[in-house]
Amino acid sequence: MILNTELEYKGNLFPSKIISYEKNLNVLSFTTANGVILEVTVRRDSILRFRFTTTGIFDNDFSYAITKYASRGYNHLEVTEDDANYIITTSKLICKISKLDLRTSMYDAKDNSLICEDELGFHWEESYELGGDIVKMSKTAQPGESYYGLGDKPVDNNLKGKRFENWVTDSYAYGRDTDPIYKTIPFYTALHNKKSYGIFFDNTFRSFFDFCNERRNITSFWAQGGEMNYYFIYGPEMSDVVVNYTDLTGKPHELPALWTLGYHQCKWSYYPESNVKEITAKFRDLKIPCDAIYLDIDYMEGFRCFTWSEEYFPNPKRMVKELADDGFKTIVIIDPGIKIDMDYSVFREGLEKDYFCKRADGPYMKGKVWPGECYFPDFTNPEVRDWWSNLFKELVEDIGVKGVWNDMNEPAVMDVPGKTFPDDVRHDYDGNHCSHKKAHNVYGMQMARATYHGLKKFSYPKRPFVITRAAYSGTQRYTSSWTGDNIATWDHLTIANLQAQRMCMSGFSFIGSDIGGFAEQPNGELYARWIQLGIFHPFCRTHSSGDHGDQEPWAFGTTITDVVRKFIELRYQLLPYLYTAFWRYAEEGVPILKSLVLYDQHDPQTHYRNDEFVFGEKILACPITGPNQKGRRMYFPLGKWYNFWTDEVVEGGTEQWVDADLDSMPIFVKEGAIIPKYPIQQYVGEKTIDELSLDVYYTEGKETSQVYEDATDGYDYIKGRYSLRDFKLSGKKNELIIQQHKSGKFTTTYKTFKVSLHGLPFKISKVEVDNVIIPFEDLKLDSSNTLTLTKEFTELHIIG
Ligand code: MIG
Repeated sequence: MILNTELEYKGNLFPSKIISYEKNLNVLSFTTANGVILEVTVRRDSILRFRFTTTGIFDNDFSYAITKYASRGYNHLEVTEDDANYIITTSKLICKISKLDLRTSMYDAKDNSLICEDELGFHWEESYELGGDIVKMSKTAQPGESYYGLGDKPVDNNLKGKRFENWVTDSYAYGRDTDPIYKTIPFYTALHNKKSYGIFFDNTFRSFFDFCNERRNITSFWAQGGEMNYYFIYGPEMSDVVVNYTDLTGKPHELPALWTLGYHQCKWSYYPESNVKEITAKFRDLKIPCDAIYLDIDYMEGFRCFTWSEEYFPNPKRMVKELADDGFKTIVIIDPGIKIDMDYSVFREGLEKDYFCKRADGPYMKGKVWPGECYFPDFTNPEVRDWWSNLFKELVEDIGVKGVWNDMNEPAVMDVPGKTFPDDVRHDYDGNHCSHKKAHNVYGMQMARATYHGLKKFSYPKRPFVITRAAYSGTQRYTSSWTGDNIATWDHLTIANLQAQRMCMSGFSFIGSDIGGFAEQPNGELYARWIQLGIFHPFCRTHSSGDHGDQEPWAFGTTITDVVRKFIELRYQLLPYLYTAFWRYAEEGVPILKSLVLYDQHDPQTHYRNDEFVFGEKILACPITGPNQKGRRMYFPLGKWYNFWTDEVVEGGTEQWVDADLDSMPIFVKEGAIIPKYPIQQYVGEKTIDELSLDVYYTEGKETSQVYEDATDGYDYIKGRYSLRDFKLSGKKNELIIQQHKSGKFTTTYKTFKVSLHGLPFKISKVEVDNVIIPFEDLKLDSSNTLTLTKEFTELHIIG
């Protein structure tokens, strides 16, 4: 079982029988005759934490993943016992712990059905080479069980039959099935008998997950050190499992500024200044909306972080201001490696303050990255993080940079085996001193966290924006992310789709891919199809390595430029819709993209779907993922869906062909939805929004929709200065009623709604607003059922 191929195999050890049990409020401890302790913490009725030690004593309880804001508390907790088991009962779960060997099994408290049970359960192998244990867990796979999640794995949604490794790795030109890559999110959801649960294995060492790969009916996970420490999260709805995991590991600490949800343009690298200006000017000339322009490593002086090349960027402050005047936010890259150079103040300071990572016996951790030989700040030291955050003062406060992009933070090191630090490097780990084996997977996260605090401090009163490549569970609290160095191939378009969906169901929604592909060059068709997918990703940026040609929206001829513009414009129209979805994510942990299984786990057809996904709550999208296609077959979840382009209605629960020439893609809107839209802008804030469009999709029945808005930036929304509209739609054969409930203290700039009624099955004979009949002229009612009315209504009544 769980064969350890790298080390001398010493054999598995197992807990023996329980000899004592203690209960301390919600913490239950079970001690075995051979000195193993299992500590079960009841965090919520549906969340139990399991922690094991084999030495009779637990390490300091510390986690970078779990947020201090996580909800706690339960309605019911009772511990009983029978001959064979201790039995923990909450209002959601029953957990049995075998007195013989500590094996556990979980049941639904409502119907007593089995959800998950240990096979061998917890066991371990002593590690002579590393010290400590290789900690292992195996569970019996239930009949028909499927598995999802695990962060950025570039594989199909359903993980069943596969084995994975978690070790944050710089993976230039990774491909389908490359494992591991940039992120470690040791959380999966499982589904069987229409019920879902999740497991979060909060262990930062190199870890492994096996979903019925080694043995057909066994799911296991293990790590090369640390504790067997995992959270069991029960649904039974998968969406609740994901929401609860996100609650545990954290939601974004603030909403992103609305402009960060616009379109971003990047390349390695735009320089000198004149080149940057050429690019931004072209966006405005060609009227392709864009909010952010990126500077990759060449803006620096010899790749020294926090410096500027005098030759290429003689006056960054002026340039950044000029770009800002034209609506462009400047975002710059910052890597972890600090060039060894006594004339470089950041290096000198780091050295003087003893902030760089060291090898086990004292020498500095020296490694080659872009600047040449470097030392690396120990971001797991809170004092170092504080220092690092303050280094952003000039960049942000003085020069006016609006976002920072953290790259190479796996950490990546060139020309060495393993492409990262050696295992013996020491880390502070917030006072829990340890080696790189333990700190590796969180190094990039802690760098992004320090960067985030810098941006937050110096951008104030605006909101911070950070993007990171490496991540561990919980990183979503601080930053957005991209999927790393992909390739300009059709398969990578599919991979980008899978990775974005997977990240969203792993609690990390602010994610996107390098649109068009980083390595190699897409043709125009691939680029256009990728943009079509990309506008539905929370983070939407074109990026390329630049050495294979241009990758701007206009680089592939006018036909492609027109398609790209059309879709980026659609993104800008949908900004209030996306912002509302983001608000739900930041507020409640609801993922912005929903794979079909997450959207409707009760429909078994969804369990193996990959391409289709729901964007926000109401829009179903499916990219075209191959060349020369004029459409595709796709699966429609249950319910009725309006074709976004034609308003034709499709009955869900079936797979159907959808036309989609190059200037189109399959997009559908759920019946009953109300979709808010802004006018097309070249950048967020270009226009004062003087009307909000509401696209209403008739249904015979009821549906609710929301629109969240605020000042688009700043922190006033936290003090209640936001505008939340709750719409209740109810359609009958001959009438349509929309009720609006408004909350929050923010007053939107527009005074009117432009309501477009789609699929109305009757001819309008009368319109009442709050019980008053309104003449058609006042409503500007036209033949396409579009009407204008005050945003202040409580009830709109459309009568046939
Ligand atoms: O070794 O900064 O993934 O987005 O353009 C390559 C140069 C370093 C890797 C990043 C990529 C970035 C590139 N970086």
